[in-house]
Amino acid sequence: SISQITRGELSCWQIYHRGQTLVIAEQGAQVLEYRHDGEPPLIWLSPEAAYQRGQSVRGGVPVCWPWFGGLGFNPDAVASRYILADPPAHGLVRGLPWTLVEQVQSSQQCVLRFRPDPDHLPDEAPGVTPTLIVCLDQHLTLTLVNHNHSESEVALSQALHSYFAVSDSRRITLQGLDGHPYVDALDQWHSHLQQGPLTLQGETDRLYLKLGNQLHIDDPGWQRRITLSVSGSQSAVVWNPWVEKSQRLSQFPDDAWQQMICIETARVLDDMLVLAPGQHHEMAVRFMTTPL
Ligand code: TA6
Repeated sequence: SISQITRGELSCWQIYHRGQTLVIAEQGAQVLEYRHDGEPPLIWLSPEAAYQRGQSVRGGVPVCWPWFGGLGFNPDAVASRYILADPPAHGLVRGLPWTLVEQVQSSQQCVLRFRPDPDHLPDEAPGVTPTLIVCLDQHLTLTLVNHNHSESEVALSQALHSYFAVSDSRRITLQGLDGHPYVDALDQWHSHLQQGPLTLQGETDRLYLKLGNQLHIDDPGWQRRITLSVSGSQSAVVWNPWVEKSQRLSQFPDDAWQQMICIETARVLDDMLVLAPGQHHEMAVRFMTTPL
């Protein structure tokens, strides 16, 4: 079933399909909730979430486009293309109105497509329109589609900034990063090499590169493995604000760092997206859980 609901100032859609519940805000096409009946949520949403026009809700899956991070500190070539007075972090569209342009429902799957309202896209945005496709079958798949309508090549960076719910971020182990290089946003953007599985010991803000198509979050507290199955991307950002940064974050209780981990399927740094005129590109991530 698909029904329209309102959260604060935001118009949202609630989908119930094959024992799964999904809530997505039209603003930013931001997934807010995703869970299987009788299980802890997969996607984390802040208890202090604010549903206000023009700002991203803390948690869920914000769409960072047409750049990830901030202009300037992020060495993406795309960042230099935007001469904006006060560049918003994580691009231009996560706080803008998007519209549900298509919904298709069958017994097997439920597919919704969202696109930013064209009259709200600032003219700095390149001749590319993003589409977010939400597909629920026995799992959730999110696909960020880019289509370059312009006559010129466009370089952009992007991320599906997914917040995952965990029993205790101090006890989880991230698998699939071993042997991959990462750039550390907390260490002057120096490159490092990941040795072995990742457990969190403090604030973590890393851009992993040359990744394969699967990452896992092993959560012994909830005895479950969350698997991210990815296509069209070889980079991902791993972020946990830990104690100090949590106190400076909006819509974020001081201890919420223990309940979440961000693994953001991305096209950043040397995995940046370069679209030829007319090119169509898809970056997809599928969220699955299995017992641990
Ligand atoms: O994805 C990691 C990150 O860039 C962190 O550095 C932190 O800024 C986080 O995104 C949240 O950003 P936001 O603008 O949503 O508060």
